[in-house]
Amino acid sequence: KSYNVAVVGATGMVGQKMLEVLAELKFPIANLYPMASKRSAGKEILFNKKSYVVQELCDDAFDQDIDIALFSAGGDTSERFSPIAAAKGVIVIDNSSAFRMDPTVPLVVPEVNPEDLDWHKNIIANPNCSTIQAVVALKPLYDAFGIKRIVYSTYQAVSGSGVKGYADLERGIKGEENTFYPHPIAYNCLPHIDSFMDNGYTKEEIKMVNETQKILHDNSLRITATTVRVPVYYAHSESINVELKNEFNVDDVKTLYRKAPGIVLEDDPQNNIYPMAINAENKDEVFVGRIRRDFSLDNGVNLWVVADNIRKGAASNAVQIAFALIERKLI
Ligand code: A2P
Ligand code: 11C
Repeated sequence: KSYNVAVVGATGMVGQKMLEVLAELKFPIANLYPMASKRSAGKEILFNKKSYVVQELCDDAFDQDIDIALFSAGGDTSERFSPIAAAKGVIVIDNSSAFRMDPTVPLVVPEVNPEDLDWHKNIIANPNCSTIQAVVALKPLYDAFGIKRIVYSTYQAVSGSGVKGYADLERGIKGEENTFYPHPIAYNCLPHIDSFMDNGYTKEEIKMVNETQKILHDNSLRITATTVRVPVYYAHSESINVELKNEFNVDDVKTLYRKAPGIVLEDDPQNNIYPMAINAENKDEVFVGRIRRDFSLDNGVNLWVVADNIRKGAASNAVQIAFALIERKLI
């Protein structure tokens, strides 16, 4: 069987990658409906070497025969149009933050909580990129040893801010002034992703806390985060310090990661082997390494976790959700 698929935001950075991944993973598509704003309507885009005309996203866009819509056109667009699509029977996989914490909307990473797809009501949320790679790495530890507390410190690529962030790094490297970030990003690190809240945290940091608890179904998890933008084009890197509930040994953790779905263990420090952003680029796996005991705790472990923020962190996870819907006979 094949499906009619809309990609909303098809001209954007994530939307383009969604098209690439749909083709690469051979998602069974009958008809494709690329959609974007009025600005791009009528433009032609290529998919599987065939040309498609971009449609304007409007109230009656979902009157067409569409089974699945992958949305990546910003929170406001999702807020307005996802419910319209869902009411017309379209299953929406939404990459924005608009519905992630809505208790009636599953927030899904297929390696971690595919069972949450079973209660969807036509909108499924794709988590934030920095959360996706973190929970893929945490799930095997959670199941095997239990988790008490997590400390996230992230090193996030400029592509997480879309085309404008990417261009600011290019400009900075050429010696030109920044126009998007509040400070130069070239040769610099900005402890500032998304806007600041009254409690001193950024929204990105709070997203990591809330989304991790929701995906792992555990509001008792104690989590703190510092999220940092670094001068890297693609792939987020994360230092994750985990306090486990039970005793563990490091070799067992490595064995778990050798078998875990969606994970590649890269952990041979004597040979300078550990996950790096430049190697994770354009891959769908989450790379885990630098696994070592945190000697300051009874049951502490440190991880270094890297993944392509536009692929596994956004487009690929959304496409994998679509595949999981088919596997679970939910579509
Ligand atoms: P458009 O190209 O027509 O502006 P990015 O995150 O890379 O900036 O991409 C955002 C994506 O979301 C683009 O495809 C953009 O389309 C689309 N988009 C932005 N605003 C709207 C809107 N109001 N309606 C539909 N698509 C939108
Ligand atoms: C970043 N994580 O790297 C952000 C981008 O909630 O989908 C994704 C924001 C989101 O800037």
